[in-house]
Amino acid sequence: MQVFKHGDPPVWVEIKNRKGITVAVLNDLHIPFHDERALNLACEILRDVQPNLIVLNGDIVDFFAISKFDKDPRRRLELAKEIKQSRETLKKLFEKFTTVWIYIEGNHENRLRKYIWNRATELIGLEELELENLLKLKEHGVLYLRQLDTPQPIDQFATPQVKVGLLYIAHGDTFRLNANSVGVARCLFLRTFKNLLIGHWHRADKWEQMDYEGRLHGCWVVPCLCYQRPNWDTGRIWGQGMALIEVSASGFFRVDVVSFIKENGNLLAFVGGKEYRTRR
Ligand SMILES: [Mn+2]
Repeated sequence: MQVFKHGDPPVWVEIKNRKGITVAVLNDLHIPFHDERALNLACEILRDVQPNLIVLNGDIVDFFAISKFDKDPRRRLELAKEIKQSRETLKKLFEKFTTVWIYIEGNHENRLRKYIWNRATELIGLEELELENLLKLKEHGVLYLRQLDTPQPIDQFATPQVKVGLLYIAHGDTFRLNANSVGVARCLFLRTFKNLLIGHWHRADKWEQMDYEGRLHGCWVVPCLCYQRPNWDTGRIWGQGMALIEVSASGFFRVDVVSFIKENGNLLAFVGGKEYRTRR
C-alpha cells in the first residue's frame, strides 16, 4: 500500500495498492461527547478486521468550549480539559491498532482555527496550537489532512480527502446539502457524480447503482460514535456505527456501512457473518 500526499500541508492523499486492502472509517466521535460503549464495539470489530488503513473522518473532537453556539459560560473554561481528554482517548486508540492512520479534519476541528483567527489573532502561526500538535498526532505517526482557506485548481482540493481506489472519503460538511435533507447519499451523488463516502450527518445511508457497463457508482454515509441526543434538536434521528471498505488492486470496492443496533440496552452489530455485542 502506498500513500501519495498532495499539497504542503497535505490536503488530500491517494492510496494505491498492489494487493487488495481493507479500510475502516470512524466518524464523529465528538470527544468529550463520545459514547464509550459504541467506541468499544468499534474496537472489537477492528480487532477482528485488522484494517490496513483506519481513517478518522472528522469531528473526532468537539471543541464545545469554543463553539459559537449558546452555552453555560462556564463550559468555555473547559477547553484544556477537552483537549486533554481527546488526546488521551486517541492515544489509546492509536496504541491499540498499529496500522496506517489518517485523520481528516471536520468542521469541529476547524473551530480551533476559526477561534484563533477571530478571537485570538495574536496567536496565529503558533505551531504549538495546530491541532495535530495539540493532539500529538505526529508522535503516533498519524497523517493529518487539513482544510485550505483559498480555492485550488480542479485537479487539487481545498478540503481534506482520501482517495482509495475509485472511492473518495471526506468528512462531508463542505458539500452544502440542505440541513433537512432526507436521502443524503442520493442527494450527494446527484451533486458530485462521484463515488464518495462521508460522515458528518450522524446517520447510516447509502445509495448505489450499477451503470450500463456493470460498474458500481454510489455514495455512503457513515454513522457517528457520539451520544445521539443533542439538546438543540430533539427531532434528530442519529445512528451509531462505522464503515468497512474492501478495495481490490484494480480500485474497485465494496462498502459495508455497519450500524450499531440497540438491543435490550446493549449494542449489536453484524460484520462478516459474526455478531458483536457490548456487555452491560
Ligand atoms: Mn461535521
